Amino acid sequence: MIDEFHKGLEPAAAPQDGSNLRVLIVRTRWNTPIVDGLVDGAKKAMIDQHNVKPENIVVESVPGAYELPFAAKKLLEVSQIRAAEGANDLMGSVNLLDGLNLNSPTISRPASTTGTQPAAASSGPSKQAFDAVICIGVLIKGSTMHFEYICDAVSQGIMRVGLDSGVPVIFGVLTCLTEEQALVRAGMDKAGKGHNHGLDWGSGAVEMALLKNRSL
Ligand code: DLZ
Repeated sequence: MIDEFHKGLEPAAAPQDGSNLRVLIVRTRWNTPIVDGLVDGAKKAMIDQHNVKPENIVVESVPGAYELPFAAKKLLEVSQIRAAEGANDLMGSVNLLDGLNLNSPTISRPASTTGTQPAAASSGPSKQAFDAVICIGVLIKGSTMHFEYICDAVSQGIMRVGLDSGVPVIFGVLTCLTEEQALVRAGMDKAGKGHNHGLDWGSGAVEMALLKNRSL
């Protein structure tokens, strides 16, 4: 019975075509080797299983997991403002410090790109705002209460960005008691019995982005 158990996410009943989607991955630089594996898994699922164009996946990094919600919110807003303004370069040169004029009146303008968005151009990165965000990080418990506070803040923060923005934000944060637990969940354990949860996060992002874009 246990052999038949599907590890990880059961595929959706219908194919999930991500060829017109644009996805932002925000990843941490803590626990980099494991996070790299998870990011690769998310990209692989989106590209190989859901036809997301590689040029429509943007990866930005932040120091640690605590920074993920802020970065997701800010980068999402930037992409929405630039898409609404018809900018050619939505995110290409933007990172958290560059390209943002925080005094610009446009920064606080509400996003206007909701609902179904235009199809991506046939070549080059799409000019549409992001349809989904995946926040990826690995938290490993230490000897203090730090872990508990960060886990709680990050999970609440990521949920809030999604509900406030109307854009799905996937919780791609492993909260592990040991490094070995994290390696198993990134499919990087020596025994090779683990499963890369990044694959599920990539598929989840596509499914939720299509749900967001579905017309009533
Ligand atoms: C400080 C810290 C610690 C102890 N552990 C982790 C971790 O396991 N994973 C992670 O992503 N970040 C960790 N951080 C950094 C915090 O997330 C954050 O970057 C700092 O507290 C600065 O806000």
